Amino acid sequence: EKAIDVENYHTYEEVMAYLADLANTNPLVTTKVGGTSEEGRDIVQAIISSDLSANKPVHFFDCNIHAREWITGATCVWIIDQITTGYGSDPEITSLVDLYDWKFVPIANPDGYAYTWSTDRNWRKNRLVNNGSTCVGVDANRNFPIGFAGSGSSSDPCSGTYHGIAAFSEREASALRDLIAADRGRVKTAISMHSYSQMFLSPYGYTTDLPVEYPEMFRAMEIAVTALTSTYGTPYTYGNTAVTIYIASGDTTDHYYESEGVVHSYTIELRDSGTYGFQLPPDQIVPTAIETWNGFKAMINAI
Ligand code: 0X9
Ligand code: ZN
Repeated sequence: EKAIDVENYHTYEEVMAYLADLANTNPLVTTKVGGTSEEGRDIVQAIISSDLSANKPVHFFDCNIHAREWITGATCVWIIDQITTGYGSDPEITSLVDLYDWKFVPIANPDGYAYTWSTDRNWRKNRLVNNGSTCVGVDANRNFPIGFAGSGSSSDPCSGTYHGIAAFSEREASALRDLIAADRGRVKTAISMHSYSQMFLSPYGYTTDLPVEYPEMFRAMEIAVTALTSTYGTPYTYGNTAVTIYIASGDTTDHYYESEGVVHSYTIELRDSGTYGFQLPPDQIVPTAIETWNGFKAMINAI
C-alpha cells in the first residue's frame, strides 16, 4: 500500500504526514526543519541519503515557493516517492542514491499553500501581514539579495511580486538560505520548481548579463530539455532567465548561483503552456513528473 497517492494534489498536512511517515519507516529518509512560517507551519526538507556521514554531492530542490503552483510540490513528492520506492530494486535509482544526497523542500511556502486550499486558489505570495498596508504577502522569490528590489520586482505590498522590506526578511527565504548554506561546497544542482510555461531557465534573473559559466549551463539545459521533451513531446524553451522569460530580481536561482556558488542552479517552469495554467488537472501530475525527472536524470548524468 502506498503511503501517499501521487496521482492527486495534497494539502500541506497530508504532505507533512507523508514525510514524517517516510522518516519513521525508511532508513534512507530524514527530515529537517529549515524554519517556521509566520502562521507557525514548519518549512520541511526531506533528505534522502544512504550515508549522511559521507557528505556526498547534493541535488537540492525547492518547490511551491509560489503557493498556487501546485504541480511543483506534486512533482517533488512524486520524485521523493520514486527514489524511495526504487532504491534497491531499480538499478538506476539505486546508483543515483549511492552517488548523491537528495534534498527536497516540497512546500517552501506553507502559509500561502494552505491559503490556496482554504480561500484563494490563485494566491502566489506568502501571508505576511504587511505593516502600513491592507495588502497581504511578500513574494519570497523576490526576497533574496542578488539584485534585491531591482527590476522585475515591486515595492508595492499589493503587487504579486512585492519584494518585502529587506532581503531575507521572509521566513521562507531565510529557511531556503539556511538549508542550502548547510550544504555549501557540495551542491551539484539546485533547482527551483515553478509553473507554468514549460521553460528551463538559468541565471541571471536580475540582469541580462550572462554568467561566466553560461556555455556549460546552456549545454546542461539542452541535455535536460532534450530528454524531457523526448518523453512525451512536451515542448520546452530554455536559456537565461532575463532573456527567455523576463527580468526577475532577488530570486532563489541567482542566490544559489551567485552567493552559494552552485553552477547548475536553474528555475524550471513546469506544465502547461496556458490551457489550464496553475490549475493543471491531476491527470497531468504523473506525466509531468515523469518527463521532468527524465530531464533531471539526463542532466545529472552529464555534468
Ligand atoms: O517570476 C518568477 O518568480 C518565476 N516565474 S513564475 O511564473 N513561476 O512566477 C520565474 C523566476 C525565474 N528566475 C530565475 N531563473 N532566476
Ligand atoms: Zn513561480
